[in-house]
Amino acid sequence: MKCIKLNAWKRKSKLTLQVLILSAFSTVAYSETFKVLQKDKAFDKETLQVKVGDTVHFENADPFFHNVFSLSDAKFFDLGSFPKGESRPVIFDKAGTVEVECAIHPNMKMVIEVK
Ligand SMILES: [Cu+2]
Repeated sequence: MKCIKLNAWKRKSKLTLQVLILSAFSTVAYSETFKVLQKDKAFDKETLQVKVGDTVHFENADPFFHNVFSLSDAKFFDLGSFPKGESRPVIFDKAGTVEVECAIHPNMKMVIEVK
């Protein structure tokens, strides 16, 4: 009797593990990666639509430093300042409107819609 119960429990936990692994893979498969360039003192996109879980890489393509930050509720971050050729990622983990700016150049602005 004990043996049967134990086997049933083992089968159940194996199944739970498989479901967990599958859902982890599907999250990875459905999230996308985007790239935003900082070029000629501007973001190369005025707006960008992403899904919750997507990653945006901000890349500096100018021969001087840029910064990337946002004070928005949907994503509050500051990537700091970085030189030409460097890129830094942000994962958008909450739905909403994210206003992205550069602290060095106040005219640099873009909006990321996270759905
Ligand atoms: Cu800048």
